[in-house]
Amino acid sequence: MWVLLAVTVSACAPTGDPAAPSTVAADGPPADTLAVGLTDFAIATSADRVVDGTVTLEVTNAGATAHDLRIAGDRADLRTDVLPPGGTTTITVTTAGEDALTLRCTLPGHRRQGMETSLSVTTEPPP
Ligand SMILES: [Cu+2]
Repeated sequence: MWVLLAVTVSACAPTGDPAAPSTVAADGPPADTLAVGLTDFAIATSADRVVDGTVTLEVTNAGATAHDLRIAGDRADLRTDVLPPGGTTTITVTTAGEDALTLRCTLPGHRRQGMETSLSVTTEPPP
């Protein structure tokens, strides 16, 4: 009976930080190229930190409806074309001087449904 109780408690223990998006590689090096996946309705990125310089975003619409991607910071403000399901595009962003970039879908209602995320910009050199 005690063994059974211990197993039950152990299975209920939290694993990891619930606030961290599961799609982001935690504590990875800052990226100069990253994959961005658009789905219905979320944005997943292959890194959550990017280099202070030039960053290439390889964007794929993995959802079942059309999406686009707007990348905005204090200075940067870029937008991809609207991508059909399965569509891909590459967009290059100059991150110099930005503290962070916000990525969002601009189609009506999509940001509110979860299509917004952010990237921090770091001057830390890559390893
Ligand atoms: Cu969208």
